[in-house]
Amino acid sequence: MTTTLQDAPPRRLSLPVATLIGLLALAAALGVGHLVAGFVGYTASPFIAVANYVIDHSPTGIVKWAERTLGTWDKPVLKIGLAVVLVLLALLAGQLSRRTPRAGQILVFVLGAAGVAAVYARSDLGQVSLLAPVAALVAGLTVFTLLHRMALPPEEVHDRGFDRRKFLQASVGVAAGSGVAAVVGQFAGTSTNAEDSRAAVGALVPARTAPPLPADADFAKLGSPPFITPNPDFYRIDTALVVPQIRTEDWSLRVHGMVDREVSFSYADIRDRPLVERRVTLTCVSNEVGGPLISNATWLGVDLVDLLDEAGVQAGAEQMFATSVDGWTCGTPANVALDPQRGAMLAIGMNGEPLPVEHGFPARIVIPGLYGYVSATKWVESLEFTKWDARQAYWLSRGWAEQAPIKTESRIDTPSGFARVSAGKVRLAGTAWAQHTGIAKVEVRLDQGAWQPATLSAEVSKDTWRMWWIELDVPKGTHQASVRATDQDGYTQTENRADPVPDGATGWHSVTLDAS
Ligand SMILES: Nc1nc2c(c(=O)[nH]1)N[C@H]1C(S)=C(S)[C@@H](COP(=O)(O)O)O[C@H]1N2
Ligand SMILES: [Mo]
Repeated sequence: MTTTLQDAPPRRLSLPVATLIGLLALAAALGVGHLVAGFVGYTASPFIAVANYVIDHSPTGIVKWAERTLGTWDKPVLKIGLAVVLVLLALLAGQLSRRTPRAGQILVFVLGAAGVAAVYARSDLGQVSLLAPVAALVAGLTVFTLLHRMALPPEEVHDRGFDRRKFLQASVGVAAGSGVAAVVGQFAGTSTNAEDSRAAVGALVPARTAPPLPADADFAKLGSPPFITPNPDFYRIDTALVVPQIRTEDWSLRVHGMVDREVSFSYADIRDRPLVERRVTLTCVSNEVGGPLISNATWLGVDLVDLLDEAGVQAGAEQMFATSVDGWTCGTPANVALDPQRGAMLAIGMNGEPLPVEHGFPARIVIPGLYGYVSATKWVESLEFTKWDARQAYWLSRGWAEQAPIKTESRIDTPSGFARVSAGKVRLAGTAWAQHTGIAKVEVRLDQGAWQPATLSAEVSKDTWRMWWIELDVPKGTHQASVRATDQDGYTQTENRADPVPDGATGWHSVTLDAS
């Protein structure tokens, strides 16, 4: 007796088998990609590369929104989101292939190609790093095809049927192999950890220490932040999904472009110079009125202008275009970098320690008075002097301004928003900043009442924030307290609210007081 095609049982993968094949192909691709990346460059791991690509190519508004609302959770949230998307695509690849593998293979190929493209797009990864996403693509496609073939053998070998036991053995093998590959890759990729190099730096001794801090540098007891932000509390903003790990012996800084002679400095060159200590308050341009993206540290390093003088920056250079080892770039007006009065630094120490890895170890730039995105390059490796139209820095090409001096601003830290207070005398405390100009006056008012001068902390430097406090008479009911600062150029903060884009937020910070 013969059977016709119509009589044959429907040749179709079951839902669980299709799902398993999609997921295992994804696991194999990520595991093998991570394994190879462990040896050719950790950030070439397809998952990391694609996540980095998303950061670099998301609309600016979304990235800055994530920085503000998610803070340091922005990166974990991105990774989880990407993992969810990948799992959904893997499930889809399985489902599309319940009759023939073709559609799933195409999807796996497209995903793999996206990984290759993401690595190719990075300026900081060499050709050899392409091996990682290519290996991932091959592994994903191979596992998908072989498992599919086992679960749904082609017509000519149909009578052999689906060997469930063999299929499950192969699946367990792929899952275990992917896991081992990922772990080995992780181990190999992170074994060159900068922490031991940082620990080996030892004590960095300033030749010129910053003057001792006066007792009234802050009003922390009254609710202002401490004058010096401890390193673990210092705000952190960067596009690096994986914090660059650079050992001091592998680091150097090259000064080139429109200079008389190209010069290069090793870590030893820098630390053997007389080191100066300087207190500078960093601020992020994305900081909203009242926001937390501002911190203050005692930096230790060398005067940038001394290094630049050795290179001999040529007249006509407009910007100092700095590049970080992870490919992030930053453009600073050349005249600011070169101004001996400005105090721009190449910093290697922060609050009595070598720079923390996430704040730029081994070395970063710190320039008083400019928002971080136009000045504060972490993990800096190159300073190129050039024209504005020759090079466009990372955030410039995403719609942020070329010139970005820090705007005079102030913030109420205590009480925090929507506080319940008892009617009568209420004490408020906070911060004000106008880096490189200095704060002259801070005033506070209740509702539409008269502005009242707050007590200021001692001025430690014009390049640092200043704390303030005041006592207000607050009657029963709901009120709004607002603050405004005036700087030493006589400029008083405008009430007009401006968004952080393109060159920093403006407006008065207020808090609602619920007095009973
Ligand atoms: N390499 C690198 N450096 C960088 C950035 C970055 O994304 N990558 N972000 C800049 C921005 S926007 C700011 S505000 C400061 C923040 O420095 P911090 O993380 O030490 O506070 O670093 C600057 N330097
Ligand atoms: Mo920033």
